[in-house]
Amino acid sequence: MKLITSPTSPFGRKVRVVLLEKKIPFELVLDIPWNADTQVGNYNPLGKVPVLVPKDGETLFDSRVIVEYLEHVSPVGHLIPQDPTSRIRVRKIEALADGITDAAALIFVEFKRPEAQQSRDWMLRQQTKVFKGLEALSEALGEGTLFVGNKLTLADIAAACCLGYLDFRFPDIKWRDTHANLAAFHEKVGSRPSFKETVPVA
Ligand code: GSF
Repeated sequence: MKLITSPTSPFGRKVRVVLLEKKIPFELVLDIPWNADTQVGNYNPLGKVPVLVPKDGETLFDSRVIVEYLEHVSPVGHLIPQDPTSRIRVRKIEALADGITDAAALIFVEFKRPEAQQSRDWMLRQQTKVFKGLEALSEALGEGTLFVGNKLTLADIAAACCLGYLDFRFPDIKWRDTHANLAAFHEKVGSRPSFKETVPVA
């Protein structure tokens, strides 16, 4: 199967980490959806990465759908628990982490527009989502080392990709100073080969 993503996409990173953790072989196709020559629109009408192109079967987009699919095709190293309570909790943490990432990505895109067109109010609105989201993420982790149970799950992967993205695009956000538990979590999860291999590069 083929994964189309950009080298910096935090959502693409989430899928890459899942593929690596589950030891699913894949071909990585780098495509930057903002570039004029991007082919992403041929696979996803929304023009967004990541996109998964399985060998046989339908092309899939949105990292959450892709991850769900990968859980079905490979029983190796389940990342979404079977038990409904844990499962919902994992998906809720994933939604929270993705939401923070989305808000941060929107701020980044807004910063790239000409200054006169940038909306301060709109950026502040996104910033509030980032800070409130980080507080909620920290509270959800509490004293634990992982988000749900004692095995790596999709919740941990999404959260670590989110924190890694903040480091990459917004090094001025000193989230480690305010949330020591997230710092310890990120240090540990980020040291896994799947994370080291997928560090975003500009
Ligand atoms: C978000 C994908 C996305 O925002 C998912 O896959 O989980 N909910 C989706 N992708 C961005 C790149 S990034 O910030 O990861 C993207 O492709 N943007 C191009 C555009 O035209 O918005």
